[in-house]
Amino acid sequence: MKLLVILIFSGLITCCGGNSSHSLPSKLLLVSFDGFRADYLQNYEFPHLQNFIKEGVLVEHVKNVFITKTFPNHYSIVTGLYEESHGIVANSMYDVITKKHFSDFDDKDPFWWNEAVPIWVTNQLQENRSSAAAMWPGTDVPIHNTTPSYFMNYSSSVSFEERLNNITMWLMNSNPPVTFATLYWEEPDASGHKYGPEDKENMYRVLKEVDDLIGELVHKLKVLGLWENLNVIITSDHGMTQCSKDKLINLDLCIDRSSYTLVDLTPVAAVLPKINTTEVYNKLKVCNPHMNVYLKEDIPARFHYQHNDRIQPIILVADEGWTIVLNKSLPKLGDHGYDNSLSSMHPFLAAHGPAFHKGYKHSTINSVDIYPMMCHILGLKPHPNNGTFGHTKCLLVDQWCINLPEAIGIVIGALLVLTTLTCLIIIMQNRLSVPRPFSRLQLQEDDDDPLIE
Ligand SMILES: *[C@@H]1O[C@H](CO)[C@@H](O)[C@H](O)[C@H]1NC(C)=O
Ligand SMILES: *[C@@H]1O[C@H](CO)[C@@H](O)[C@H](O)[C@H]1NC(C)=O
Ligand SMILES: *[C@@H]1O[C@H](CO)[C@@H](O)[C@H](O)[C@H]1NC(C)=O
Ligand SMILES: *[C@@H]1O[C@H](CO)[C@@H](O)[C@H](O)[C@H]1NC(C)=O
Ligand SMILES: *[C@@H]1O[C@H](CO)[C@@H](O)[C@H](O)[C@H]1NC(C)=O
Ligand SMILES: *[C@@H]1O[C@H](CO)[C@@H](O)[C@H](O)[C@H]1NC(C)=O
Ligand SMILES: CC(=O)N[C@H]1CO[C@H](CO)[C@@H](O)[C@@H]1O
Ligand SMILES: [Zn+2]
Repeated sequence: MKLLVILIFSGLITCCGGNSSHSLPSKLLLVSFDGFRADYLQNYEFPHLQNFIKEGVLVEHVKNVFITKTFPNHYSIVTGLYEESHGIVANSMYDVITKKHFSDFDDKDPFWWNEAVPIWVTNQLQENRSSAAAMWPGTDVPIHNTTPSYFMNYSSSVSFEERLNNITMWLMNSNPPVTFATLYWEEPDASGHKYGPEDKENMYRVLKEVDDLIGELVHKLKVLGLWENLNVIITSDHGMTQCSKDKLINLDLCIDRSSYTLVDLTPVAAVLPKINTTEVYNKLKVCNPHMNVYLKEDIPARFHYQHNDRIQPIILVADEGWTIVLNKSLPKLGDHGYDNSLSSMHPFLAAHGPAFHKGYKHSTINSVDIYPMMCHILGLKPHPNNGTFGHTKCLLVDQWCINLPEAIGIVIGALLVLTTLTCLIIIMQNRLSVPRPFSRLQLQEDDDDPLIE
C-alpha cells in the first residue's frame, strides 16, 4: 500500500515537475549520403553507423518516390509530397509554357521550386528560429523568396570537413537559434555510378570512407557538446543498381531523332513529340521488350507521376539494369531512377537523439512520411502532404505505438486467456453443482498480508 502511494507520487513529480528540457526548442540535423542503397547496410561493414543505430533507430527500407532520382527525392523528403505535387519531377526538365529548362547545373530559378514549401522555409517563418544548410538540393535557391538564414552555394569541391565545420558552427552560435539544418554528401552515389554496386572491392573502399565520415560527424557533435540534445537523421535519396553493356535500349533503332525532343534520357526517358504523338508512341511502344512506354494519361497510378505540366506526353521506363541510349555505348556501370517498388532503389533511414527511441528497428516507411515526422519534432504545422505521421510513431519516444504483429499477438493472447477462463469457469460450475453432502463453510482466513504492511 505504502509502496503504491510512493510510486504514484513519484510519477506525479516526474510528469508535472522539471519541464526545463521541454522549454528548449528541439533541434534537428538532416543528413543525406546520396545513393546509399538500403542493403549496403547488410552487405558491408559500417562500425560508426552501427554505433549510431545501436543508440537510436533504424528503418531498414525507405520506399522512395518515382522517379528515383536525386533532385526529386531530396525535395520529397523535405516537403512530404510526391513529385507530381512538388514539381521537381526530374533532374532534367522542360516547361512547355514558359520554355524554361532545368538541370542539375542550372537549378536556381525559383520557378521550379515554388510549387511546394520546403521545411526549412516553414521553420524560418516561425518566430525566432532559423535554418541552415550545408547543401541539399534547393537550399541555395530563394524559394518563396526565402533561403535558409545560413547556406552554401552548391559546389561539389567543398570538402565534407568544411560542410561539417560550418553547419555545426551555425548550429551552435546563431541567434535566433538554428533549429533545422541539412548536410549533404555526394557519396556513395558518385562511386556507385562509376563502378556499379556489384564491384565489391571498390564499393567496400568507398563505403568505408562514408562510414568514416559518419564517425567524424558523431565525434564532432560530441566534442562540441551538441550530441545529447540534437536530433540527427541520416538517410538518402535512392539506391543503385548494376547496369551492363548487354542491356542497352537504343532509341535510334526505332525512331528518327527529328520527330521528338528528348527532355530526359535514362532510365526514365521524357519524350516530347514534335508533331504526331500517336505516331511517336506507336514506334516506341514496339521498340524494346525491356522498356515500358506510357502515354502521360496511362502512367500507372501507383507512381503518382502524372498530374504536372512538367511531365512530358510520353515517358519510357527501362527495366531494372537496362539503359536507354541514343546510339551510344554504356555511359555508367551503376544507375538509379527505376521503378520505386524495386528494393534496389530504396535507401535506409537512421536517427538518433532525444526524440527517438534507443535500439529500435523498423522494417519500412515511405520517404514522404519523413516530412510530417520532422514537423512533429520541430513543433511545426505541416503543409498538406502525402505522408502519414502514424507510420513513424514507433520511432518516437513521445508517441504511443503498436505495430501490427504485436497487435495480432495481443488479440490472440487475450482470446486464449478468455477461452481458458471460460472453460475453467464452466468446469468449476459443473463440479460445484454436484451435491456434496459433507461440505461446510470454510473459516475465513485473516487476509492481512504482512508483506505489504
Ligand atoms: C528572439 O530571441 C532574442 C534573443 O534570444 C530575444 O532577445 C528576442 O526577444 C526574441 N524575440 C521574440 C519575438 O521572441
Ligand atoms: C565556412 O566557414 C568559413 C569560416 O566562416 C568561411 O570562410 C567559408 O567560406 C565557409 N564555407 C562555405 C562553403 O561557405
Ligand atoms: C551564392 O552565389 C551568388 C551568386 O553567385 C552570390 O551572390 C551569393 O553571395 C552566394 N551566396 C553564398 C551564401 O555564398
Ligand atoms: C550509330 O552510329 C554509328 C557511328 O557512330 C553509325 O554508323 C550508325 O549508322 C548509327 N546507327 C543509327 C541507328 O543511327
Ligand atoms: C498521327 O499518326 C497516326 C498514325 O500514324 C495517324 O493515323 C494520324 O492520322 C496522325 N495524326 C495527325 C494529326 O497527323
Ligand atoms: C498529395 O498531397 C497533395 C497536397 O495535399 C494533394 O494535392 C495530392 O492530391 C496528394 N496526392 C495523392 C495521390 O493523394
Ligand atoms: C518546475 C519548472 O521548471 N517549471 C517551469 C516550466 O516551464 C515554464 C515556462 O517555460 C516555467 O515558467 C516554469 O518555471
Ligand atoms: Zn546518382
